Amino acid sequence: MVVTAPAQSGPEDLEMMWRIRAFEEKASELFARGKISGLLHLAIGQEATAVGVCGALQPTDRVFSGHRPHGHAIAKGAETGRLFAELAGRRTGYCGGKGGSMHLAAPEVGFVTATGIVAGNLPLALGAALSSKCRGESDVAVAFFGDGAAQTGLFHECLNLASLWQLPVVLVCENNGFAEFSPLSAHTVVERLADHADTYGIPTETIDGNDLTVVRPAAAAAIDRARNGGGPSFLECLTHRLRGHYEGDPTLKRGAAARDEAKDPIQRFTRFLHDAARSAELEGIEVRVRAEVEQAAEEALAAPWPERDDLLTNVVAQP
Ligand SMILES: Cc1ncc(C[n+]2csc(CCOP(=O)(O)OP(=O)(O)O)c2C)c(N)n1
Ligand SMILES: [Mg+2]
Repeated sequence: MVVTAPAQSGPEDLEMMWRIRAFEEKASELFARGKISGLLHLAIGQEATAVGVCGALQPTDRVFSGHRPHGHAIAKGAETGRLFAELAGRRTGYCGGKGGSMHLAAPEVGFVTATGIVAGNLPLALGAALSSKCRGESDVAVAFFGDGAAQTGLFHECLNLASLWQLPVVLVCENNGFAEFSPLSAHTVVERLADHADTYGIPTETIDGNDLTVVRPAAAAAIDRARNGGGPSFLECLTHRLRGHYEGDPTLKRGAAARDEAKDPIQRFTRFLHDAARSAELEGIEVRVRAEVEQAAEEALAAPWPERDDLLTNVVAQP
Protein backbone atom coordinates (compact mmCIF):
# COMPACT_ATOMS: atom_id res chain seq x y z
CA MET A 1 0.00 0.00 0.00
CA VAL A 2 1.34 3.41 -0.91
CA VAL A 3 1.24 5.87 1.99
CA THR A 4 0.92 9.51 1.04
CA ALA A 5 2.24 12.11 3.47
CA PRO A 6 -0.30 14.73 4.58
CA ALA A 7 0.42 18.01 2.82
CA GLN A 8 -2.05 20.08 4.87
CA SER A 9 -1.56 21.58 8.30
CA GLY A 10 -4.15 22.52 10.92
CA PRO A 11 -4.75 23.39 14.61
CA GLU A 12 -3.10 20.15 15.78
CA ASP A 13 0.14 21.49 14.29
CA LEU A 14 -0.25 24.77 16.15
CA GLU A 15 -0.70 22.72 19.31
CA MET A 16 2.49 20.81 18.58
CA MET A 17 4.45 24.03 17.99
CA TRP A 18 3.16 25.38 21.31
CA ARG A 19 4.17 22.11 23.02
CA ILE A 20 7.72 22.51 21.74
CA ARG A 21 7.84 26.22 22.63
CA ALA A 22 6.46 25.59 26.13
CA PHE A 23 8.87 22.70 26.66
CA GLU A 24 11.89 24.77 25.67
CA GLU A 25 10.86 27.82 27.69
CA LYS A 26 10.42 25.57 30.72
CA ALA A 27 13.77 23.89 30.00
CA SER A 28 15.35 27.35 29.92
CA GLU A 29 13.89 28.12 33.33
CA LEU A 30 15.03 24.77 34.77
CA PHE A 31 18.52 25.37 33.38
CA ALA A 32 18.66 28.80 35.04
CA ARG A 33 17.59 27.19 38.33
CA GLY A 34 20.39 24.62 38.07
CA LYS A 35 18.01 21.69 37.53
CA ILE A 36 19.54 20.85 34.15
CA SER A 37 23.28 20.67 33.66
CA GLY A 38 25.46 20.55 30.56
CA LEU A 39 25.01 22.66 27.45
CA LEU A 40 21.44 23.39 26.42
CA HIS A 41 20.70 24.60 22.87
CA LEU A 42 17.14 25.76 22.24
CA ALA A 43 15.39 26.02 18.88
CA ILE A 44 12.87 28.68 19.93
CA GLY A 45 11.72 30.30 16.67
CA GLN A 46 12.45 27.21 14.57
CA GLU A 47 9.40 25.10 15.49
CA ALA A 48 7.86 25.10 12.00
CA THR A 49 10.61 22.94 10.51
CA ALA A 50 10.28 20.27 13.20
CA VAL A 51 6.48 20.17 13.01
CA GLY A 52 6.30 20.65 9.24
CA VAL A 53 8.59 17.71 8.55
CA CYS A 54 7.81 15.29 11.39
CA GLY A 55 4.07 15.78 10.98
CA ALA A 56 4.37 14.32 7.49
CA LEU A 57 6.21 11.19 8.67
CA GLN A 58 4.94 7.74 9.65
CA PRO A 59 5.65 6.35 13.15
CA THR A 60 8.22 3.87 11.76
CA ASP A 61 10.17 6.54 9.85
CA ARG A 62 13.43 7.47 11.56
CA VAL A 63 14.65 10.90 12.60
CA PHE A 64 18.24 11.88 13.40
CA SER A 65 18.93 15.25 15.00
CA GLY A 66 21.86 17.31 16.20
CA HIS A 67 22.66 19.51 19.18
CA ARG A 68 19.28 21.36 19.03
CA PRO A 69 17.04 18.29 19.15
CA HIS A 70 14.05 18.83 21.48
CA GLY A 71 11.58 20.04 18.86
CA HIS A 72 12.41 17.19 16.49
CA ALA A 73 11.93 14.61 19.25
CA ILE A 74 8.63 16.10 20.45
CA ALA A 75 7.26 16.47 16.92
CA LYS A 76 8.17 12.81 16.26
CA GLY A 77 6.09 11.80 19.27
CA ALA A 78 8.39 11.88 22.31
CA GLU A 79 6.69 12.62 25.65
CA THR A 80 7.66 15.88 27.31
CA GLY A 81 7.76 14.26 30.77
CA ARG A 82 10.37 11.66 29.79
CA LEU A 83 12.30 14.36 27.94
CA PHE A 84 12.41 16.62 31.00
CA ALA A 85 13.47 13.63 33.07
CA GLU A 86 16.27 12.95 30.59
CA LEU A 87 17.49 16.55 30.67
CA ALA A 88 17.39 16.52 34.45
CA GLY A 89 19.39 13.26 34.63
CA ARG A 90 16.57 11.18 36.10
CA ARG A 91 16.13 7.44 35.88
CA THR A 92 12.77 7.81 34.10
CA GLY A 93 14.31 9.74 31.19
CA TYR A 94 14.40 8.23 27.71
CA CYS A 95 18.04 7.17 28.22
CA GLY A 96 17.84 6.71 31.97
CA GLY A 97 19.29 10.19 32.39
CA LYS A 98 22.56 9.33 30.65
CA GLY A 99 21.96 11.01 27.30
CA GLY A 100 20.86 14.47 28.34
CA SER A 101 19.96 17.02 25.69
CA MET A 102 22.58 16.40 23.03
CA HIS A 103 22.58 12.60 23.13
CA LEU A 104 18.89 12.16 23.46
CA ALA A 105 17.41 9.02 21.93
CA ALA A 106 13.78 7.89 21.84
CA PRO A 107 13.89 5.06 19.30
CA GLU A 108 10.47 3.78 20.38
CA VAL A 109 8.93 6.79 18.60
CA GLY A 110 11.38 6.76 15.69
CA PHE A 111 13.62 9.46 17.11
CA VAL A 112 16.75 7.38 16.77
CA THR A 113 19.23 9.85 18.18
CA ALA A 114 20.57 13.34 18.52
CA THR A 115 24.30 13.97 18.43
CA GLY A 116 26.64 16.70 19.60
CA ILE A 117 28.94 16.03 16.64
CA VAL A 118 27.97 18.60 14.04
CA ALA A 119 26.94 16.69 10.85
CA GLY A 120 27.49 13.40 12.69
CA ASN A 121 23.83 12.50 12.25
CA LEU A 122 24.02 12.58 8.44
CA PRO A 123 25.87 9.26 8.00
CA LEU A 124 23.62 7.70 10.64
CA ALA A 125 20.53 8.72 8.68
CA LEU A 126 22.08 7.36 5.49
CA GLY A 127 22.72 4.08 7.30
CA ALA A 128 19.07 3.83 8.35
CA ALA A 129 17.99 4.64 4.80
CA LEU A 130 20.37 2.01 3.37
CA SER A 131 19.05 -0.56 5.84
CA SER A 132 15.48 0.28 4.85
CA LYS A 133 16.32 -0.05 1.16
CA CYS A 134 18.25 -3.34 1.55
CA ARG A 135 15.40 -4.89 3.55
CA GLY A 136 12.78 -3.77 1.04
CA GLU A 137 11.01 -1.68 3.70
CA SER A 138 9.30 1.61 2.95
CA ASP A 139 10.62 3.59 5.94
CA VAL A 140 12.17 6.98 5.31
CA ALA A 141 15.08 8.51 7.23
CA VAL A 142 15.35 12.22 7.99
CA ALA A 143 18.41 14.17 9.12
CA PHE A 144 18.03 17.67 10.58
CA PHE A 145 21.18 19.79 10.53
CA GLY A 146 22.22 23.43 10.33
CA ASP A 147 24.05 25.73 7.93
CA GLY A 148 27.25 25.15 9.91
CA ALA A 149 27.00 21.39 9.35
CA ALA A 150 26.82 22.04 5.61
CA GLN A 151 30.45 23.22 5.70
CA THR A 152 31.83 19.85 6.82
CA GLY A 153 33.43 17.10 4.79
CA LEU A 154 30.91 14.58 6.12
CA PHE A 155 28.08 16.59 4.61
CA HIS A 156 29.55 16.31 1.11
CA GLU A 157 30.35 12.61 1.45
CA CYS A 158 26.78 12.00 2.52
CA LEU A 159 25.23 13.98 -0.33
CA ASN A 160 27.38 12.01 -2.74
CA LEU A 161 26.46 8.58 -1.36
CA ALA A 162 22.78 9.41 -0.83
CA SER A 163 22.55 10.30 -4.50
CA LEU A 164 24.78 7.49 -5.80
CA TRP A 165 22.80 4.86 -3.90
CA GLN A 166 19.43 6.63 -4.33
CA LEU A 167 18.70 6.31 -0.63
CA PRO A 168 15.27 7.04 0.91
CA VAL A 169 16.51 9.96 2.97
CA VAL A 170 15.35 13.56 3.38
CA LEU A 171 18.10 16.01 4.29
CA VAL A 172 16.60 18.97 6.12
CA CYS A 173 18.96 21.92 6.45
CA GLU A 174 17.69 24.38 9.07
CA ASN A 175 19.54 27.41 7.80
CA ASN A 176 19.30 29.97 10.62
CA GLY A 177 22.18 31.99 9.21
CA PHE A 178 24.55 31.30 12.10
CA ALA A 179 26.99 28.60 13.18
CA GLU A 180 27.59 29.26 16.86
CA PHE A 181 28.29 33.02 16.65
CA SER A 182 29.50 33.23 13.04
CA PRO A 183 27.14 34.50 10.37
CA LEU A 184 26.87 32.43 7.19
CA SER A 185 29.00 34.98 5.33
CA ALA A 186 31.90 34.17 7.68
CA HIS A 187 31.88 30.47 6.91
CA THR A 188 31.03 30.11 3.24
CA VAL A 189 30.78 31.98 -0.05
CA VAL A 190 27.87 29.75 -1.12
CA GLU A 191 24.73 31.76 -0.54
CA ARG A 192 22.20 29.01 -1.25
CA LEU A 193 23.19 25.81 0.54
CA ALA A 194 20.74 23.95 -1.66
CA ASP A 195 23.18 24.55 -4.54
CA HIS A 196 25.40 21.86 -2.99
CA ALA A 197 22.63 19.31 -3.46
CA ASP A 198 22.16 20.40 -7.08
CA THR A 199 25.79 19.48 -7.71
CA TYR A 200 25.07 15.93 -6.62
CA GLY A 201 21.86 15.67 -8.65
CA ILE A 202 19.60 15.70 -5.59
CA PRO A 203 16.19 17.38 -5.96
CA THR A 204 16.19 20.47 -3.80
CA GLU A 205 14.08 23.37 -2.62
CA THR A 206 14.89 26.50 -0.62
CA ILE A 207 11.82 27.51 1.36
CA ASP A 208 10.58 29.82 4.09
CA GLY A 209 11.22 27.53 7.05
CA ASN A 210 9.19 29.70 9.42
CA ASP A 211 5.96 29.20 7.50
CA LEU A 212 4.38 25.88 8.38
CA THR A 213 2.06 26.10 5.37
CA VAL A 214 5.14 26.08 3.15
CA VAL A 215 7.24 23.53 5.05
CA ARG A 216 4.55 20.84 5.30
CA PRO A 217 3.80 20.37 1.57
CA ALA A 218 7.49 20.60 0.65
CA ALA A 219 8.33 17.98 3.28
CA ALA A 220 5.43 15.76 2.21
CA ALA A 221 6.65 15.79 -1.40
CA ALA A 222 10.21 14.92 -0.37
CA ILE A 223 9.03 12.14 1.96
CA ASP A 224 6.74 10.67 -0.70
CA ARG A 225 9.61 10.72 -3.18
CA ALA A 226 11.87 8.84 -0.79
CA ARG A 227 9.18 6.31 0.12
CA ASN A 228 8.35 5.56 -3.49
CA GLY A 229 11.85 4.84 -4.71
CA GLY A 230 12.66 8.36 -5.92
CA GLY A 231 15.79 8.70 -3.78
CA PRO A 232 16.99 11.55 -1.59
CA SER A 233 15.81 15.16 -1.37
CA PHE A 234 17.33 18.24 0.15
CA LEU A 235 15.14 20.85 1.85
CA GLU A 236 16.81 24.11 2.77
CA CYS A 237 14.54 25.74 5.35
CA LEU A 238 15.41 29.39 5.95
CA THR A 239 14.73 29.99 9.61
CA HIS A 240 15.59 32.23 12.54
CA ARG A 241 16.37 31.37 16.10
CA LEU A 242 15.04 33.79 18.66
CA ARG A 243 17.59 32.86 21.34
CA GLY A 244 21.37 32.75 21.66
CA HIS A 245 23.41 29.77 20.51
CA TYR A 246 23.10 28.12 23.92
CA GLU A 247 21.41 28.95 27.20
CA GLY A 248 23.53 31.28 29.27
CA ASP A 249 25.33 32.42 26.10
CA PRO A 250 27.16 35.53 27.31
CA THR A 251 28.25 36.92 23.95
CA LEU A 252 24.94 38.58 23.07
CA LYS A 253 26.02 38.53 19.44
CA ARG A 254 22.66 37.01 18.66
CA GLY A 255 20.88 39.21 21.17
CA ALA A 256 17.77 41.32 21.12
CA ALA A 257 19.00 43.57 18.32
CA ALA A 258 19.24 40.65 15.91
CA ARG A 259 15.88 39.14 16.84
CA ASP A 260 13.05 39.41 14.42
CA GLU A 261 9.85 38.50 16.24
CA ALA A 262 7.88 38.96 13.01
CA LYS A 263 9.40 35.69 11.84
CA ASP A 264 7.95 33.76 14.79
CA PRO A 265 6.36 30.67 13.18
CA ILE A 266 3.75 30.30 15.92
CA GLN A 267 2.44 33.84 15.46
CA ARG A 268 2.47 33.41 11.69
CA PHE A 269 0.57 30.13 11.70
CA THR A 270 -1.92 31.48 14.24
CA ARG A 271 -2.66 34.37 11.88
CA PHE A 272 -3.04 31.94 8.99
CA LEU A 273 -5.61 29.88 10.90
CA HIS A 274 -7.53 33.01 11.93
CA ASP A 275 -7.62 34.12 8.29
CA ALA A 276 -8.88 30.66 7.36
CA ALA A 277 -11.81 31.25 9.77
CA ARG A 278 -10.63 28.55 12.17
CA SER A 279 -10.37 30.82 15.24
CA ALA A 280 -12.85 28.77 17.27
CA GLU A 281 -10.55 25.72 17.03
CA LEU A 282 -7.61 27.64 18.49
CA GLU A 283 -9.20 28.64 21.75
CA GLY A 284 -7.33 27.51 24.82
CA ILE A 285 -4.55 25.66 22.98
CA GLU A 286 -1.65 27.61 24.48
CA VAL A 287 -3.04 27.56 28.02
CA ARG A 288 -3.79 23.82 27.89
CA VAL A 289 -0.40 22.91 26.46
CA ARG A 290 1.50 25.10 28.94
CA ALA A 291 -0.36 23.44 31.84
CA GLU A 292 0.45 19.99 30.44
CA VAL A 293 4.13 20.89 30.10
CA GLU A 294 4.28 22.36 33.64
CA GLN A 295 2.85 19.14 35.02
CA ALA A 296 5.31 17.06 32.98
CA ALA A 297 8.24 19.07 34.36
CA GLU A 298 7.00 18.78 37.92
CA GLU A 299 6.67 15.01 37.66
CA ALA A 300 10.08 14.70 36.01
CA LEU A 301 11.79 16.58 38.83
CA ALA A 302 10.07 14.37 41.38
CA ALA A 303 11.36 11.23 39.62
CA PRO A 304 14.21 9.20 41.14
CA TRP A 305 17.88 9.64 40.30
CA PRO A 306 19.71 6.67 38.78
CA GLU A 307 20.89 4.09 41.30
CA ARG A 308 24.48 3.09 41.83
CA ASP A 309 23.70 -0.18 40.00
CA ASP A 310 22.58 1.80 36.93
CA LEU A 311 26.06 3.19 36.47
CA LEU A 312 27.21 0.72 33.83
CA THR A 313 23.90 -0.18 32.17
CA ASN A 314 23.38 0.96 28.55
CA VAL A 315 26.90 2.34 28.40
CA VAL A 316 28.42 -0.46 26.37
CA ALA A 317 26.62 -2.83 23.99
CA GLN A 318 25.41 -6.00 25.69
CA PRO A 319 26.19 -9.30 23.91
C1 LIG B 1 32.40 18.23 14.56
C2 LIG B 1 32.09 19.44 15.43
N1 LIG B 1 32.75 20.59 15.23
C3 LIG B 1 32.48 21.67 16.00
C4 LIG B 1 31.53 21.59 16.99
C5 LIG B 1 31.20 22.83 17.85
N2 LIG B 1 29.89 23.35 17.44
C6 LIG B 1 28.78 23.11 18.15
S1 LIG B 1 27.41 23.80 17.46
C7 LIG B 1 28.31 24.46 16.21
C8 LIG B 1 27.66 25.30 15.14
C9 LIG B 1 26.66 24.54 14.36
O1 LIG B 1 25.99 25.44 13.52
P1 LIG B 1 24.77 24.95 12.69
O2 LIG B 1 25.08 23.64 12.05
O3 LIG B 1 24.40 26.06 11.78
O4 LIG B 1 23.65 24.69 13.79
P2 LIG B 1 22.85 25.74 14.71
O5 LIG B 1 23.64 25.85 15.98
O6 LIG B 1 22.76 27.03 13.99
O7 LIG B 1 21.53 25.11 14.95
C10 LIG B 1 29.66 24.13 16.32
C11 LIG B 1 30.70 24.55 15.38
C12 LIG B 1 30.88 20.36 17.18
N3 LIG B 1 29.95 20.21 18.13
N4 LIG B 1 31.15 19.30 16.37
MG1 LIG C 1 22.97 27.52 12.00
